[in-house]
Amino acid sequence: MQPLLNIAIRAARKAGNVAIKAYENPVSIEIDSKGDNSVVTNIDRAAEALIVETIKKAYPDHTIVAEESGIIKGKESEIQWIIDPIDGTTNFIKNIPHFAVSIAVRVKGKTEAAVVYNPITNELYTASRGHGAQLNGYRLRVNNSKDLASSMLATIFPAHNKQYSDCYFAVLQKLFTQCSHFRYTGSAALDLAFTAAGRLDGLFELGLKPWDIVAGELILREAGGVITDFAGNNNYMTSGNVIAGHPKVVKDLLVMTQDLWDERLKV
Ligand code: 2AM
Ligand code: CA
Repeated sequence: MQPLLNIAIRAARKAGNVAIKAYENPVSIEIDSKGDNSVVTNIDRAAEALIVETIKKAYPDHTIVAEESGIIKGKESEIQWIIDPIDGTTNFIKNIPHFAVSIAVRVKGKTEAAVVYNPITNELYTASRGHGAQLNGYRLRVNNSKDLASSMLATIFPAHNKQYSDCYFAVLQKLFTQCSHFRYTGSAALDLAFTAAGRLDGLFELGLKPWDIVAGELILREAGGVITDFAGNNNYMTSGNVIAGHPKVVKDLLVMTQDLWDERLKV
């Protein structure tokens, strides 16, 4: 699967270069609001177009699912590229250097190759299924944390799912008393990659989209981490509700939060 990964890396670097140029010249960034109460910029669109062009040049028949363009059907429907040109758009707009290009390739529903790339720090997280995860070529492992009490967790407030604020903040309050530190970084893809790198011990996030999750998921799994939905099952790609991290941390998080989640968030 190395050829797929190589194209994913090439596409991520090209998109990253577009983001860097705009980051250094913020007046070039034009902001639009999307229908779902979130924002997009001309740079998200330009970076995505470059990624699509790079994939199409190498694999004209593959199918592409991209955050800003939707589904671009190819003759080959069993190979799908899942793209988020900028994960952490709000950080990007605020000139906060914490955002990433996220690209994953799925073959018959299995993620085979993944890239999460922060162009500002030049940190390239990669994974190929069965071949481990790397950061700039160095092998990654999740932090071998002993218990929740010493762990640092990441989360994202449910800004697009405010109807779940009560149970979300009940969970946050409980975990706040049980863990050591929290971080709110503003990029789900980088939260997963940071967890793979042992910088974070785990995370819980509500209402994510597949392109926020897929690439970081493979990187995390290949680094020895696990990812589940809020019930401990595998429906996180459809629900968008994710608990992830070191296996022991995930187990603790599931046990501690089971009775707090709204039942609708557990399906
Ligand atoms: P984005 O930057 O690609 O939109 C914090 O904002 C995190 O939540 C980011 O990973 C962001 O991805 C994601 N996010 C933002 N708006 C979202 C929405 N409407 N639904 C799901 N995830 C969203
Ligand atoms: Ca995005």
